[in-house]
Formats: sequence, C-alpha cells, structure tokens
Amino acid sequence: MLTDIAGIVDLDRYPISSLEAPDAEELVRVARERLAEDGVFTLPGFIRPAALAAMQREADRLCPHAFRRLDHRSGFPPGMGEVTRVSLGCIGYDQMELESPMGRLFRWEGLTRFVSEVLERRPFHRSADPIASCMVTDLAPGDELGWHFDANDGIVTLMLRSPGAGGAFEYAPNVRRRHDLRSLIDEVLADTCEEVVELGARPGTLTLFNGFQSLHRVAPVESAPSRLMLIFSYDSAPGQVFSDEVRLRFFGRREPVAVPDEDRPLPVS
Ligand SMILES: O=C(O)CCC(=O)C(=O)O
Ligand SMILES: [Fe+2]
Repeated sequence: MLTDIAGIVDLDRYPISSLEAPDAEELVRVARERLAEDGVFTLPGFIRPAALAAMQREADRLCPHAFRRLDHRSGFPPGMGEVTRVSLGCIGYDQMELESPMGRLFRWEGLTRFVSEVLERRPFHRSADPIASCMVTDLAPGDELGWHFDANDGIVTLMLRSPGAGGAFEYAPNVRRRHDLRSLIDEVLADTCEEVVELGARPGTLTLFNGFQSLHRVAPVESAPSRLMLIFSYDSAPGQVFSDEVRLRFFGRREPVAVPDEDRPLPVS
C-alpha cells in the first residue's frame, strides 16, 4: 500500500521512525556534520522504487496543468550581483490527489521530526499553505532556476526525476558570510568560480540544503525528460501560510483549486 509510510520510505536503510534508536541518532549526527561542513546532506534511495514510480506518474499527469513561472529576480544580498532568470512549472499541493504519496510523505510526522532534529530547529511545523506547502517544480528543456540564496536555510527536496541533459544543481558551499562575497558572486555569474560544485542526486534522493548560506542554481535543462523536484516547506510557527504575492508569483492563483475539507488532509497535523 502506497499510503503506508513503510511502503514509501526505505525505513530499513533510514530508520527514522524512532529517533531514539542508536542507528537514527547516528544518522542525525552525520547529517548535522555534513550540513555544517558542506551545506548539504543527501539520503540516496530514501524513497522505495514503486513509490517513486507512483510519484513520477502523478507529477507527469499534473505537469500539463502546472503554472509556468517566468521572471527575473535578485537572489543576492542588496547591492550585489544582478537579476537571474527563473523559468519553470509549479504544481501545488491543492492539485495533488487526495491519497497522493507525495502529500502522504509530507504529512508524515516522522519526517517532520527528523528534519527538525537534524536542523536543530524547535518548534518546527509543516507549512499549512494549501497550495505552496508541498509543491513540484518541473523544468523542461530551456528552463532554469538562476543563481540565488534562499531566504532560509534547511530547504527539503526530493528528486523525482533527473533531466535528460543539463539541469545540474550547482552550489558554492557556505559562502554567505565571506568578506569577498561580492566578487565571488561576480565570478560565479561569469562561470569562473572554482568553488562551485555539482550535486549529483539521483531520483529518490531526499536532500537537506542550507540555501541561505550557500549560493546555488539549477542550470538550464538541455533535453527531455523534464526535471521533477518535490519541495516541502516548514516554519517555526504552526499554521504558516504564504502571502497572496508569493502564491500569485509561483502558482498564478490566490485560492486553492480544491478546497481543503475532511477529504483533503491539510499539511498541518
Ligand atoms: O530544485 C532544486 O534542486 C532547488 C530549488 C531551489 O533552489 C529553490 O527552490 O530555492
Ligand atoms: Fe534555492
């Protein structure tokens, strides 16, 4: 059953159901160490193959209904760099099936607790946004997510499908507080920065990434299939929702297409 979390997450490899167990404690310790040193921690094979295939099928079905986000924005501290290009499709939580394994994974309290523990952030809650809390980005050939810093550390992503060619996730680890940040950004934009590394995550990999500390981008996708990424949002406050401005920019709508009710579980527990 793909609504059963043990059928979705490889709990044999990643025993995160009970964080007090020695194996889970060790995983949390390693994750914190990697995040502090490299700005990123990946869990390859986090999702079981059948669940991954179901997630890909659902995302593929929804892709024609994705909102196309096309803009240029500054993703750098004030006065640095230039605007970079954003071109991708966004699928919202409100478009997913009621029993979507993507939504089921997001609403699993075990994952929320694990992420909270690794990031050492408490209180820690899933975003309650009916559209943007749990989303899929779809990058087709020609699409990209230009260089930027995130507003917060600790973005949680699940790679659903790698693109045919291009579309690499590239980043300059832990550079935010560098005294030479301005020239470093210029080098990155000129493609001459030797600190940029590539993260080669395969489909089914869960990634925790400190996107406030590390400059990053998704390079232009060059050939089909498109790149599919599932992205989860969290907040220190319960019931967090995004502004109309954010919803319009990412999804082209203020209100969810399906109204949450007892049949459509909200992301909050
Ligand atoms: O798609 C990715 O791998 C990262 C997405 C990202 O950087 C973002 O949403 O800010
Ligand atoms: Fe980002």
